[in-house]
Amino acid sequence: MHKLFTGLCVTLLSIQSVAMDKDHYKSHHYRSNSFVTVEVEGLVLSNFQARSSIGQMKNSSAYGEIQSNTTDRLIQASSSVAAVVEVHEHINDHGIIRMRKVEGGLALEANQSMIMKPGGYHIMLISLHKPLKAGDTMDLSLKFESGKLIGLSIPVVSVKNMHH
Ligand SMILES: [Cu+2]
Repeated sequence: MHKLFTGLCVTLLSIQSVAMDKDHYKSHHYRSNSFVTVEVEGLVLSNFQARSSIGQMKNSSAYGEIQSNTTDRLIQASSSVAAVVEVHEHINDHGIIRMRKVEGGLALEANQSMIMKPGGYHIMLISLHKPLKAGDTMDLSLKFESGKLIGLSIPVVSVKNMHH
């Protein structure tokens, strides 16, 4: 009986270490859920990701980089996961960091990366229909002043796995 118990413990331990190795592999070496760069209509879209929901919070945000071969503006974003989607920026309002909607959209200079990242420009997902879970993907449509309309499928990533 004593021997059997020891054997069981060893088995449990080895299953656990295999599971941990698998997670480590997934998050650092092979991200099956990472965004693959999209090149379409003179645009290069890369590093898109959305932050997974924190608790019951109804809002989250998405980030990514856009490079256009012409001057353009990102004027609108939308998704089926949230009631309202807005392009936001962070501003320093007398020492208090606030965020607000970017009026007129985000300017894209020809052949220069416009980077949306935590603490800077971002796509705000307001009134999520359900929590965003790490490992899921969500749809994101981007509308440009030039008339281009791009539909993306972007990964949902937990804060600790986000690359900035
Ligand atoms: Cu915001």
